[in-house]
Amino acid sequence: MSAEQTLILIKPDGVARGLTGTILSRVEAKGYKLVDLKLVNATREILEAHYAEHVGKPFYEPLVEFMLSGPVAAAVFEGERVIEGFRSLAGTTEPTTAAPGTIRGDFGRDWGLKVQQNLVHGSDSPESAEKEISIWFS
Ligand code: DAT
Ligand code: MG
Repeated sequence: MSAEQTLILIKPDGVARGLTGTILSRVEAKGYKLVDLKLVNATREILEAHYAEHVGKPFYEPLVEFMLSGPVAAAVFEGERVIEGFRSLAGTTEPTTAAPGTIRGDFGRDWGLKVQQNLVHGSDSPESAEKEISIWFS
C-alpha cells in the first residue's frame, strides 16, 4: 500500500500575512514529506468542487469570496496517518478557541466576518484527499 497523502491549503489570509513558510515548516518539522507545492489563484470552479459539501450553508458564499481574495499555497504532504496528523496540527475550525500550539490557535483569531479566516485547510478523509488532490493538482 502506498503512503497516505493529504491536500493542505494555506488560505489567502495565511499567504497575505507572510505565514506560508512558517506553516509549511511546522508540517515538515512534524516529519511529513512535502511531495507537491504551488501558489494558485483559485477559480470559482475549483472552489465549487472543493467546497461542494458546504453549498447552501450561510458561510458558503463568504467562504468562496474569501478564497478568491488572494493567492493560496496548495501542497500535498505524505506520511502514515498524515490526514489525522495535519488536522491535529491545524487545530479546530474556530480560531478563537483552537488550542494554543496549533496553527489556528497560534496565528488565528475571529475578525468579525461572515466566514472564519483560519489560515489552513486539510483534507478530512482519504476519500476527500484523493478528490481534493485531483482538483488542485490535475
Ligand atoms: P474545516 O476547515 O475545519 O474542515 P469545515 O470544512 O467545516 O471546517 O468548513 C470549511 C471552512 O468554512 C472553515 O475552515 C471555516 C469556514 N466555516 C466553517 N464553519 C463556519 C461557521 N459556522 N461560520 C463561519 N465560517 C465557517
Ligand atoms: Mg473541512
